[in-house]
Amino acid sequence: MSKQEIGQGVNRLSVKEAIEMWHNMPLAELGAMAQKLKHQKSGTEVYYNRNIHIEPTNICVFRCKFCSYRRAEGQDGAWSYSMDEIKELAARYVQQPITEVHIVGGVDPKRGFEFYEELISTAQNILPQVAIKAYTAVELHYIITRAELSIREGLQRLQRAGMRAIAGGGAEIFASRVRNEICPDKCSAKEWLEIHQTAHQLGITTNSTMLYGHIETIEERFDHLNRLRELQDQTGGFSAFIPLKFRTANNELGESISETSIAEDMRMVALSRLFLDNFEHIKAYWPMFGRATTELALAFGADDIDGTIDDTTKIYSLAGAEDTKPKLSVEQCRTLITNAGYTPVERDTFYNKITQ
Ligand code: V47
Ligand code: SF4
Repeated sequence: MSKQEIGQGVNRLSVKEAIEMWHNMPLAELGAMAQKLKHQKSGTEVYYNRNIHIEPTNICVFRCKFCSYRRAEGQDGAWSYSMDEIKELAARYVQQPITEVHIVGGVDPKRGFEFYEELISTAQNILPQVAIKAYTAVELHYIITRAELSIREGLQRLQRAGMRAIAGGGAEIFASRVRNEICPDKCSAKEWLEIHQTAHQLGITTNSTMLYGHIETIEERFDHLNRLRELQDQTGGFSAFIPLKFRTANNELGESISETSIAEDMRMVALSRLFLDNFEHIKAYWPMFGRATTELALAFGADDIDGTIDDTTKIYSLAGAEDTKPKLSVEQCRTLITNAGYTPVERDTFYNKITQ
């Protein structure tokens, strides 16, 4: 296939071709191809948003080996916010022009479906102007099946409470060989994909991720991307793909593994852009990559950096990410993007441009 044809939809990359490019194509050439495709989709624009996270708890029934965040109940460092504490947190932003609240946390078995439902409606009542992007498929699968609801019924109830989008986490690597090793007890690849497929049918937009750089093979990475691309062909419901670099601090899996190099990260960003030809947005998630690597990722096909965050997430700082208190001002988001030679554009959760 000629380099001009890649990403045009007609001659999309096969898994075999992508693996071949992974191993043999010089990084600069991959970057140039990925950037060209990004330009066709969004020109010189790169997106950021004004958002906060709510991480209601880090108590979790699961024991993913890559997680630096999970605690058992009563363990040092465990937290579990009451609804009043969540109200207080949301109320701090009433006067601020944030457009998104991202809610992701551990899966505390003491909290039932109704808690999750109330959390969404509470945040939405306090911050009526924001879009709530809530929970990963892992949390959703657990609370919905435990409440003996069908996936559809569960998602519909949460949608009625105000859930407009679903976070992309929990996908990790779909191959069962890897899942059985790093996160054996949480929802399967099939269940993750079913939650997202059903959400798309209900008009709930979702994100997607891949946790790379641990025990998975390159073949397993492209198998993962291929399953996402197939579902996107069917539904068109994913708004972004986020490659998540495995950070090794303070977790069991990280004891025996070194982090991927920045060159490998750029190869991953570029090939995600080229392989996922039916995805509009590839997000270089700055709290996980760090600011410098995020700037660089914009030269390899990424078109989104995520948001201002305001020091409301702990998942990545606990795993060794550079920013221990992740927070960017709007000016800093814009500078990060202009440093890479792009035009900063504020977006909402659905990639509508915000002009003010
Ligand atoms: O599923 C956990 C990842 C995810 C580590 O939708 C780690 O915009 C790297 O849902 N090193 C949860 N990654 C976070 C999530 C998310 C993140 C960013 C953007 C969006 C979005 C959603 O965090 C987990 C897992 O894949 N994670 N531990 C770690 N040590
Ligand atoms: Fe629990 Fe999520 Fe950590 Fe896994 S990654 S142990 S599901 S908090």
